[in-house]
Amino acid sequence: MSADSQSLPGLEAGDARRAWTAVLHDWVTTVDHKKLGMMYIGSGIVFFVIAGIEASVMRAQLAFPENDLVSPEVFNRLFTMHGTSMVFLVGMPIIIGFGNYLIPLMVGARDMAFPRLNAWGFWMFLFGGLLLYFSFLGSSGLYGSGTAPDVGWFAYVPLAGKAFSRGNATDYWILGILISGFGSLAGAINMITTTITMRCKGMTLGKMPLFVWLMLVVSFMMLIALPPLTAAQVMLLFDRFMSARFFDTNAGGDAVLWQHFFWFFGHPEVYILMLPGFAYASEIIPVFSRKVIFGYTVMVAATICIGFVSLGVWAHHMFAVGMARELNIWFSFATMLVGIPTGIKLFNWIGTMYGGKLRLQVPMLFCIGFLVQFLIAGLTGIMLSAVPFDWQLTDSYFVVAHFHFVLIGGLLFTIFGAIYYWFPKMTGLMLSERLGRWHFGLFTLGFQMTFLTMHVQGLLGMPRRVYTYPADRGWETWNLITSFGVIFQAAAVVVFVVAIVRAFRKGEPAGDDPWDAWTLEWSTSSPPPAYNFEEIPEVRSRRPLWDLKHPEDPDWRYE
Ligand code: HAS
Ligand code: CU
Repeated sequence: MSADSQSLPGLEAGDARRAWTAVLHDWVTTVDHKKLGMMYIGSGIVFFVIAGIEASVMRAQLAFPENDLVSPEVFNRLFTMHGTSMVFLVGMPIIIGFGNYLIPLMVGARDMAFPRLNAWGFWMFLFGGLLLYFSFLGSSGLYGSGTAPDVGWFAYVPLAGKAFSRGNATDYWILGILISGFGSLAGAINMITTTITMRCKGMTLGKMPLFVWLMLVVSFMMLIALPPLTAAQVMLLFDRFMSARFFDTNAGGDAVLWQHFFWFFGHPEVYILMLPGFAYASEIIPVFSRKVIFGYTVMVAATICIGFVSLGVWAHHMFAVGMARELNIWFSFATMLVGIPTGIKLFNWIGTMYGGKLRLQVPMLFCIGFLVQFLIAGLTGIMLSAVPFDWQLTDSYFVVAHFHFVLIGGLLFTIFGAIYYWFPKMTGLMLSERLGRWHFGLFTLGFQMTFLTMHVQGLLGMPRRVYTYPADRGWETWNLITSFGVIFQAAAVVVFVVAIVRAFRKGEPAGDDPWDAWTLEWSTSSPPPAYNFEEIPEVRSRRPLWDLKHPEDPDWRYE
């Protein structure tokens, strides 16, 4: 932190403006992993609110049959921008942000391995995101023929090819995501290098917090899965601008090839998003159960298994394109296989809670919500992995229900838990427990109303991505409940924002270690100094802070 911003409170009124410029300058030029981490998470939250508003407009349109609040064209843009933003501009920056903030602190390092690359990665992500949203200005007539993309978050060809998608809408999608993808790659390289080379003395791989282990696997998955997407996007640009024919079926190209490229990225991507959620749960659940994690080694092994297997399941998104029978069988089998290591994890979290002294504070509440909801989500996933079942329900609201249960019921719940858990470390201030409970209660209620009902709409045959529907299919009541749930979710998000603002205005000071936790980030001040630790720590067990706090009964005695 620069001298200017540190002396902020004592400034004269006339200096205020100069001080603001200094603070801004400080944040824009920073290479500190903690600030970058918070910038990632903060921008993720801003995009979350935007993408949430897009979703709310869609739900308002679908609340009643034959509604005409938005036109079909606008509806297409809404679901494209909503899905693209939630995956690339909300999920990705938030998980990279937490990784950035916590990995150096948890392994006892002073920063990431490549601080400047880290800053570059953040700005690439933000620039990509802004470029995607810049497309909206096109419809104002100011910037030529661009408008928000409308080809869906997976941009299937031929729809995304130049014959169907004229103007520049799809190009904004390609370039925005391509550029923000470079940012993610930089983040992945940095997290891997930091974890491998910068661990403090005594922290062997087997003593790393599970959070760090899971982020290591996630980073490798990013390195493997993102480049194929980038390659496919470059090929699509060639098709669109240079008359190449990679995906043009009229000229000997192959449209299914795009789907293979996309899902070779897309399926690992969903686990890239989910494993960090597992990482937060693996830190929070033990601390709030007052027990060590059950089956540490098995958890690591299961994570690596998920990483491997999830690279070989992508075509379960393509059962309906008419692949060879052998391929269907393989992809169905491999998909079911992922359920085993994932199930092991669920049992281990429950095993950790079993017999523990549960503290039902807000971070833990969100984790318990996650356990229940992720189980339901996983089981609908297994159902969809059965080819004949998928043929019936693919492209229906059942799939929409499945993936919102994983991504919201699983990932977003753990993200909220993580924010309540680590916010005190990041800011030195506690979030209100009372507002947190309201946030949790309202959000769970709204989430269930919206997404549990979607399973039924799917089973009743309602296809996804339709902008309206007739009144005689028995879908009306379900859709109304679905849309109604959004009001509760929105209320919960308002409570969340209020909780954050309130914490900054009159939050209780957190102290170094408000949860009586045992990983290294809690051994330094809140917020930590720029250099993280005055002295680089030395660890002897998986719970170094426990050892410090309980010299009479340190953890390493049992190893
Ligand atoms: Fe999924 C579609 C299958 C996990 C996200 N998924 C999606 C899409 C997204 C997504 C975003 O096979 C839609 C993309 C789009 O826009 O079209 N998914 C699975 C399976 C799992 C799974 C088997 N998905 C995730 C996670 C996600 C995610 C995690 C993000 C965070 N998913 C599919 C399939 C499709 C799909 C099809 C394509 C559908 C279509 O037609 O488009 C698994 O990883 C889940 C494992 C977890 C469990 C729960 C715990 C395990 C226990 C062990 C015992 C249970 C057993 C099963 C042995 C299974 C407790 C017994 C079986 C019974 C049915 C009772
Ligand atoms: Cu998948």
